[in-house]
Amino acid sequence: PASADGVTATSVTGISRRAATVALGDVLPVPASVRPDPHADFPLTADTVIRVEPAARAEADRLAALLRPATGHPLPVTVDPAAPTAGAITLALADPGLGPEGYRLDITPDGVRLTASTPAGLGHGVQTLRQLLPAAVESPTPVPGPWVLPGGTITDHPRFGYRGAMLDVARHFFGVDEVLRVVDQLARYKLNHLHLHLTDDQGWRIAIDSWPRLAEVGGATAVGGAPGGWYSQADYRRIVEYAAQRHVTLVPEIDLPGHTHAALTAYGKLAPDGVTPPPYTGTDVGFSYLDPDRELTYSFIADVLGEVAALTPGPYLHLGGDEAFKVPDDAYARFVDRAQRIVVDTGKTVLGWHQIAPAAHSPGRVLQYWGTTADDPMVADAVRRGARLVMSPANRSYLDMRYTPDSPIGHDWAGTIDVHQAYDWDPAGYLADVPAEAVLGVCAPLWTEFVTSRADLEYLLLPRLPAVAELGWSPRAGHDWAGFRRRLAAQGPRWETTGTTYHRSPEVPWP
Ligand code: TNX
Repeated sequence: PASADGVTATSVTGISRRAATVALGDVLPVPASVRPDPHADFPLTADTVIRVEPAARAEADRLAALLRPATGHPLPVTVDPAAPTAGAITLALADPGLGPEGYRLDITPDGVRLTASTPAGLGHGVQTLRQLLPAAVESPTPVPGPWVLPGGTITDHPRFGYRGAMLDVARHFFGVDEVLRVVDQLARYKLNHLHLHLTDDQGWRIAIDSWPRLAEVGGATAVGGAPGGWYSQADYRRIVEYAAQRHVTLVPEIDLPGHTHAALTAYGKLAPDGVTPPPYTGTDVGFSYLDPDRELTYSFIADVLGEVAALTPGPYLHLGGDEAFKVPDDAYARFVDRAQRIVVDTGKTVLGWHQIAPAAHSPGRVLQYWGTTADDPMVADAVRRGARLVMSPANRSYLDMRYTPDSPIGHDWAGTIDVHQAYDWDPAGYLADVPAEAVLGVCAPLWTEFVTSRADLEYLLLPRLPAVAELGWSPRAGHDWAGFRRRLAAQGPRWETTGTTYHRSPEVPWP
């Protein structure tokens, strides 16, 4: 029988109890293994306690912070090992054999137990728990329950170690708070890398102490005369820390040797002709470059990459490398060889757009493939020489492409990308002559030539970001358009509850 608030009440051994409204498998990205037990639902109540050991306290605090506003329950966090497990949600650091990001979630009427070998694994499990409660759990103010978690066991771990999105803060600038909101969306869907495209022709967005005019002058402009802006090193550190707490690694990109016009407006001596150019606020690409035959170019790069490396705890420095159309091939390859060595000297690993393929191998280097063809001999050759890949094919993963020809904003040079097109491909099988083991994962780039507001940004991000997230996280065997669009539909009310804009694609059966 359905009760007044639409929740089904069943009678088990004479006791009336509430059934969960979300099914155990209705999680996005879909977990590796789901074993529901319809007789094992757990009611979250005013008495529920969150138990944790001190080393994972932050994960328990985050869970409590996510659940308190809507439930109105106190959900105290305790590190007392003697606290009873009955009626509690227990977060435990123990090895369920599911790798560094995996977790196991057991939901029974007596209590909930989340187990992982790392805080990151617990963090991913916390996001699963959040999705297992009704959409109203996203409400910033208390709403009536009941709050029931569906019974059973989930064991889960990612398919790929690199799951990311890229935000272009150079064409249009987005402040720290906007970036943190993007981090929240990544964490929600278990994405673990945020690639920030920090520099381009239209703006330089990170303060470099040894070259202060880069931000002060180069950061003042944006596409179409929009306000510029830049991150102080303290701002950047705040983003790094906020992301790290959510198990998201920052990948900073300094785009070289092309896409450097903003740097030249700040320091004319870096310009190949030595003349300071006026700012550029259009959207053309490929016209600017640093001179690969001048020593000043390399001391400049060493200073910049040295400072960015010192601010960045993650392993990668992205040196760009795309669309340097004015630099001849041989000079370009020599430039990339040297720039790669500078990255290695900072202690970091090279990431670059796949145009850097012809350069020499550099230890551990990773190419980000943004082509639209399934066959790229240069990239396959670089992989044979040791490179690995992050997949960002523009016709599948570009978040700046229009959904349909009549979308209000977006590019269309790589075609239109609605949800099915974004979802229905395999990162490990996209490129010919590249073994699956060479693919570290996926990244969805959001270029911002046409993106001027938070609403625009969210509109392009959602609902395609969860599609990329599922490609990155879920096992290939779990890939299923019918199931995905149904689970995706259930995210709509969650975004609405949090005031988040999204594209109501007709491909998805939104409620
Ligand atoms: C190509 S993708 C670019 C960017 C543009 C983007 C627009 C890549 C590495 N370079 O400079 O913003 O297309 O879709």
